[in-house]
Amino acid sequence: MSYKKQLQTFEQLLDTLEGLIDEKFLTPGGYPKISFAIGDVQGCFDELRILLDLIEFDPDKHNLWFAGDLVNRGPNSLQVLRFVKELGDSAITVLGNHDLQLLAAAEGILQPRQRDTISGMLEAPDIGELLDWLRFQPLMHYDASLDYTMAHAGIYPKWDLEQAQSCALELETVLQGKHYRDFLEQMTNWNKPKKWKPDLQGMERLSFISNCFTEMRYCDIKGRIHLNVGSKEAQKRGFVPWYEVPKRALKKTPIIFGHWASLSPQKVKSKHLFSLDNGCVQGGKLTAICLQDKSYFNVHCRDAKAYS
Ligand SMILES: [Mn+2]
Repeated sequence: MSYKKQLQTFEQLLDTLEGLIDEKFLTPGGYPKISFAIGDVQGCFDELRILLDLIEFDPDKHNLWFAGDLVNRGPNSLQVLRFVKELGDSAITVLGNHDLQLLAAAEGILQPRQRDTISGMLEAPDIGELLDWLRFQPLMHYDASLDYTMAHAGIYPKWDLEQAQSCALELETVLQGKHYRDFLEQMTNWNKPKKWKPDLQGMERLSFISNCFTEMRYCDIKGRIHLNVGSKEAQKRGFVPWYEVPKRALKKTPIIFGHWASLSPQKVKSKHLFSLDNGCVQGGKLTAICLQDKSYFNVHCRDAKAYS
């Protein structure tokens, strides 16, 4: 076969492949659906609306991925919950620590702390259905066609995709089951255990899974998680961010996460990690990334003083 002929065949092959790949991303209307992932909203509804205007959000053309912590500390958590719930299939959200704390506060288990803005929400007439909806959201999301995964705090460094998915499912089953209150009641035992063992049982197992998906930041190099540790102490004790634990299992799958406001996207030196919490509620920015072209969009906090 001549070189020209080979090139032609190759080009035809590419066209066919492109057609096949594109088809997966088409909406029923026939155009490609674009996905945007958004960092911790924490009740910053005005900033969310401005961000969505910036990306010209259209639920028929776009999907939104929320990295968890939709609520608390900010001024409009109720509006955020109502809005994301109303988006239906156009939005995916994973549970964060503040979301779980809201569920616990609604059950009278946790007393809101001084900076929390949860109490007022509990009086809303539709709070029951909003909380039921929230309780049924996953701890982790994986999209096979885009090959992206998302969890609020991150993915425990010793878990591969399959292990992480099965652990998420275990806790989701409990949260969505009859005895979810029992879990919420006991989840205040946040710090134990530190290390994963496949044979962990009962509350120790659920607590570990919950901590990994919603609370984790620093680990030691053996993969034990250390919660409530600031950056200075972490440095002194030789801890590393969870994604720098040696031999991390899920290296090649891109991970979207939030929860770590001081960790701007630029600080994470890996093309497979997207740290989206830019601390909007603390006076920083609300950040979105387009998953298809990796472009970033930011909206500054409108009134940090009012939020803190
Ligand atoms: Mn968080």
